[in-house]
Amino acid sequence: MPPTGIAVDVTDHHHSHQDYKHRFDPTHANGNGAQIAEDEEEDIYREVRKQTRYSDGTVKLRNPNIELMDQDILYHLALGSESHDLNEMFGDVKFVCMGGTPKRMENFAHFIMNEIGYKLPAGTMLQDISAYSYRYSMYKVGPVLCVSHGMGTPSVSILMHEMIKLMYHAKCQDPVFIRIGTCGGIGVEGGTVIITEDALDGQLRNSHEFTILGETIHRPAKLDKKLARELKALASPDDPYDTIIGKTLCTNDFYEGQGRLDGAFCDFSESDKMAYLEKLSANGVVNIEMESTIFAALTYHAGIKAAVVCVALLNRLNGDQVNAPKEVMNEWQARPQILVARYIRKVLAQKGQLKGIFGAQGSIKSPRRFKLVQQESQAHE
Ligand code: R2B
Ligand code: URA
Repeated sequence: MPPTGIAVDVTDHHHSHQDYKHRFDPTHANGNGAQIAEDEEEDIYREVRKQTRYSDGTVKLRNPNIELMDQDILYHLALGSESHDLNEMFGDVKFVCMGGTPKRMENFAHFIMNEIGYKLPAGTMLQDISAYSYRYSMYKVGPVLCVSHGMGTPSVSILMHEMIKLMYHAKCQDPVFIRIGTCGGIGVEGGTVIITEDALDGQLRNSHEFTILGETIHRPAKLDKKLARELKALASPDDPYDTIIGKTLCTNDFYEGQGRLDGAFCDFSESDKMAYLEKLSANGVVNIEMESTIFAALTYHAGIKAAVVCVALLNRLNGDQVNAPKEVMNEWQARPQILVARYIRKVLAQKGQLKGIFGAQGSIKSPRRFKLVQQESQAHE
């Protein structure tokens, strides 16, 4: 059984390790255990919130060093607290959407712009704000920040530190972070959308292991369960694919680390691999990817509501190679984006901030007249 009651370094240092061990230990749950566990989780969220939010909901850092510094350079984003007016640039951000590749996040930025009816000022276009970092890409579409995070937990870790500090410098209020990714499914077909319930590390622990000053610590890799359920509820019966919730295994490698037989090395047999995948499945794992534990651990530690939504590129019970045709894969990769767009639209609509239908079509009042004007102009070229 995976030790879901991982208990270390979860909130402040005023509480003893034992205290949190008890509070996270699911074994003391009895008849109405699920309710007790949820109530305790709420208590913990409240405690984390005290340390990670100012009274107006803006992000408070759990690092006293930052406010003592003359300037804070967010090196990998090519931004700085004194070189840029971060509040002016990013203060209205409500949703931070992250995904592996720069191109996918650029596509998402254009997609979400249309979905929320956001209009760019006339004559302007989306710019990669972090272009000069040559590391990550970042696009801002009104309240939505779209950022690429690269592959694997170290890359995500660096980005998360800087994104959380960016939220602090910009004075963003209660931002929500969502990872939009790809994964290998276990017992689910390619194209299935998977919302992570819990992120597990390679040893099936619901935590991320950090080595800090030579010491090993674990932080819970917890995601917001309510947000996961809210996202799941936005799946439509008309979607021509399944959207499910389950546990996600996060590995440090794509090949041997995910039990693939097709890496440059492989010292196990096909039956070893299948036994491992079956064991994962028996533990409720429905997909494998490479970023969820660090993403969950750092958002949780920062008191940030977060979710992971991935699309399966293959069913690992059937093979290892990712070989779906490009067009099919592109269509699959749009699926988590569609779900996240529904969520963002829903939240904005609740706040009365969703632009009307004309907004959603950009600045074109009449497509017919627009065409005529274009044709007229071309005639004079
Ligand atoms: C999914 O896909 C990538 C590996 O191909 C990795 O970033 C992940 O989590
Ligand atoms: N990403 C992964 O990490 N694993 C897969 O099998 C597919 C995508």
